[in-house]
Amino acid sequence: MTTPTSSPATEDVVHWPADLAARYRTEGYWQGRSLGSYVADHVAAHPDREALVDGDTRLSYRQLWDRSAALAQYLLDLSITPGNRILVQLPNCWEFVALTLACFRIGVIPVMALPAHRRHELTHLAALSESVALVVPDCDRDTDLREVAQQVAADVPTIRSVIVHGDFTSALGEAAVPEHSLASGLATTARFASSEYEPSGSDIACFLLSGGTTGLPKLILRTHDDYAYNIRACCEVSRFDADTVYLGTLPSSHNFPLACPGILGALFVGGRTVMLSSPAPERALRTIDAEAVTVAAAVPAVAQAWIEHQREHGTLRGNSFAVLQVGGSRMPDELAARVEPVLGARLQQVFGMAEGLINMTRLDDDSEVVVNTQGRPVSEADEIAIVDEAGQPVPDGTPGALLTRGPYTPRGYFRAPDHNVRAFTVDGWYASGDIVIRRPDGNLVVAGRDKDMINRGGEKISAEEVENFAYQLDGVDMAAAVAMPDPRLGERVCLYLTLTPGHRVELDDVVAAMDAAGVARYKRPERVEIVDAMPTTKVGKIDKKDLRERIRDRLAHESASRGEQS
Ligand code: OOB
Repeated sequence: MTTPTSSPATEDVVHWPADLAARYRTEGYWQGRSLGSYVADHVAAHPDREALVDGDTRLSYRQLWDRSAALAQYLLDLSITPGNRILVQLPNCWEFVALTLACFRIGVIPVMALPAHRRHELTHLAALSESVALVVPDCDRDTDLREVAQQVAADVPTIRSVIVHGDFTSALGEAAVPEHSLASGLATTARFASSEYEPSGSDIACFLLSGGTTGLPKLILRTHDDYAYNIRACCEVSRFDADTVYLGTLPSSHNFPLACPGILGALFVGGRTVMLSSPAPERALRTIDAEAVTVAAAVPAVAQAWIEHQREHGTLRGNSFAVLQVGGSRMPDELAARVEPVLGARLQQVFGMAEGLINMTRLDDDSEVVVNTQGRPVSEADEIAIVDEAGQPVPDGTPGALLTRGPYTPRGYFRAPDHNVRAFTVDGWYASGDIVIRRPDGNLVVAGRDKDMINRGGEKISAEEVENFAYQLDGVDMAAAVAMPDPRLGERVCLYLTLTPGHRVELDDVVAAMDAAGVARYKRPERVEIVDAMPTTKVGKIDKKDLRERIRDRLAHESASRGEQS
């Protein structure tokens, strides 16, 4: 059994080179402050101003701060102490914000799991981070997450407790570790002095998850210094200020809605966040009017749904809505062109990554730039290079692989030395796996990618992970998961298989295997194609480009013949 350490071991962490860290400090990118301290400024300056709205709950800066103090005390009372990691899996709700702030205030490190994650992902994340507690909602749709949490706790020896948000009354079957309730945590009286556990700028603030090109997500360690700068730089480019009303509808544990500038950005400038549990168009558009929302963030699929809904129903009547940020996956140019005419909000394209670098179009860019590009880095200290297969820079206008370094782009994943060798160059550049074109005006256009990942409406799925499940099935000889085009989500997972003679494997079999292993539903393949042999490249690898083209042509053909029939 591994003993939970109060802080991660130094060999698990890749630091910025000392000279560069010193430069980032002297030049003011890193301010040596905890994330909570930026919010504390607003608590002191205008305690009664509204900070957070979630349904009928409206919290002022002071009330949010007090609730985060109660939760911080609660964690301490459960012997969860500075440096400990806790796996947080909460839906969009004010408690998520209060808990995140609680962690930031006392140096407990939240691992930002996604609401869709299940036993398979949660077990991996808890084990890798050596989390000491899980924070889960009672259920998500038809899944009993209390039960899932206990299964995870049974498999991960460092976990000492499960903290439940929501219904806590019904009895649990078998409990591996004690259960506690977040609601009772909120009733705790804070006894710690604010300065007592105040983290330093170089302490770890949180772990974000990588989009994942390998089997399971990697952990991205963000320090208070670098994440605060991420937030401040995004706030500046997105012009967040005290009048900002931000609509939080994407899952809050994603970097985009959390910190680009997102919920934390709104708190950094004294603005207000309105939390919604889902981006369903009718409610989202009504909320934008009712709460006088000024800025919202969406993935392209959500933007498309809002545009279609608005065209059909004209739900949005007011004129508060100034900016719609769209990112997470490539927004088709035709869709981008419809945002402003239909929703009345300026489009801001955001091409970012949990690993750091954030690109944005600027609010005063020409429409041509806003519609046709994914913007440029938010910080003058961001370094980017676009290189060919030999690692040599390509000229502007030529597609190449994106490399980046900078004050908020960490130099390695947590506890992943083997993977770091592949994802980072010896000079510390992060290879994002995106193929981009830099235009002469400096804006980037995302033209493709050279990573084995499928981007399903902004949710990233590792092809290898899906393939690993296929290989567990009897009769599967070779498996290749590829993206198939989808008009709504951009991409979905198509699984190509070759079978050993005499076997049959269908989509349901693969899905059943993934369900049995407790895998998040969004990773399910949505089509299986059986082929006699896999196409191969010159070096003998499965030729996924060929497979992507095949499924694209086949879908086009199917849709054309459906058109002929109707
Ligand atoms: C965001 O972060 P992640 O970590 O979930 O995914 C990063 C990857 C990028 O490397 C790229 O492949 C893709 O998602 N991506 C885009 C994109 N934004 C992200 N591809 C094309 N166009 C875009 N606008 O997805 C993320 C993090 C912070 C802000 C925004 C998005």
